[in-house]
Amino acid sequence: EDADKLQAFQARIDAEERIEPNDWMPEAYRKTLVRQISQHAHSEIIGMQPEGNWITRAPSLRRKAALLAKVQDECGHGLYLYAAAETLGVAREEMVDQLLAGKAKYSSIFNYPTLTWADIGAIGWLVDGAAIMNQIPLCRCSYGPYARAMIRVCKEESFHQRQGYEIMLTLCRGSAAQKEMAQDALNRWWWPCLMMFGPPDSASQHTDASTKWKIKRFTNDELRQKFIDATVPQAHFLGLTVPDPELRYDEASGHWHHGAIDWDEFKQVIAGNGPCNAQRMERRRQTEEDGAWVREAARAFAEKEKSRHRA
Ligand code: FAQ
Repeated sequence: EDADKLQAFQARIDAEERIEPNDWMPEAYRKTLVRQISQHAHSEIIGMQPEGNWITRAPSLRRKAALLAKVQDECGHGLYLYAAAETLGVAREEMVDQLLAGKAKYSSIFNYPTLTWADIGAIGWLVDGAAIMNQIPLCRCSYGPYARAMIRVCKEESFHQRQGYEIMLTLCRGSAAQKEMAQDALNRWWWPCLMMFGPPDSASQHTDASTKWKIKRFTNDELRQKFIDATVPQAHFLGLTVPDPELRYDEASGHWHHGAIDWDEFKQVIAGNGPCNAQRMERRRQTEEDGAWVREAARAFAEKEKSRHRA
């Protein structure tokens, strides 16, 4: 019977039908979605920290307002994604517990420090740029709630990408010191951004299943290449140098050929040993503790309301 159900499920996927929360689905499909969506949500929430670090130091009121709005957007994306994961039968508290216990991952990119104002430009341009490249295909993911969440998220990310690029453009048209600051930020963020797309296809354990289920529409290496092809001309327009001596345009394939990625660094960062892992987790745990009284008060209030209605 299960074999029949499985076959019918795959037929729906192949026909590009959307799977909705109450539909039958294989346990492995549910598990992979909970894993990916919850890690995506955690990334948005932890991802508030590197940029949040600069809200009080933004160089003008206009920059401060835009940055504040961007960081709030990331929080909204996180909450939206937790809600999408909850439709798969997992409680938000459980997902947060997994993050705090170090059992659930979040994107490697948020374990790097934001040292100068140019880093805020580089994050918008490159990190949000990479996020969009990865998330546009997720708008066509087979799981309805995740796909729909991505449509709105992508619209906001595209605004974030532009505000980041505009910060870079301003710096690059400014003084020599400002341009140097922009170059330094690109030097530090370029390689970690390429790692955002995940391990090379040869080492990606989930790609095959996720492709069959149409959760993934492109492999990690395909999206990484698309990102490089889109971003290198943007760096050149800024007058900046991409920190890859092997980078060259390949006429035959129409792609930018890139040098080797340091996968040992990637492994270290996802194992918890990146430059800011400990700091990010410590901050997240502290915030959870600081907010405990709010959740308790909300629960007590809900209980009181319930008993009042019963009486
Ligand atoms: N960092 O077999 P695969 C944002 C893990 S954007 C950490 O290839 P899969 C917006 C992977 O989970 C960032 N871990 O896995 C923003 C798996 O481990 P597991 C978030 C990584 O799932 C901007 C293992 O390696 N975006 O937040 C990373 O098929 C600015 C094997 O990998 C998303 O999460 C990594 N970079 O492909 C916010 C997008 N890469 O779970 C604030 C949705 C891989 O078995 C400011 N996710 N791993 O323990 C995806 O598209 C996929 O999950 C991939 C990985 C492509 C990330």
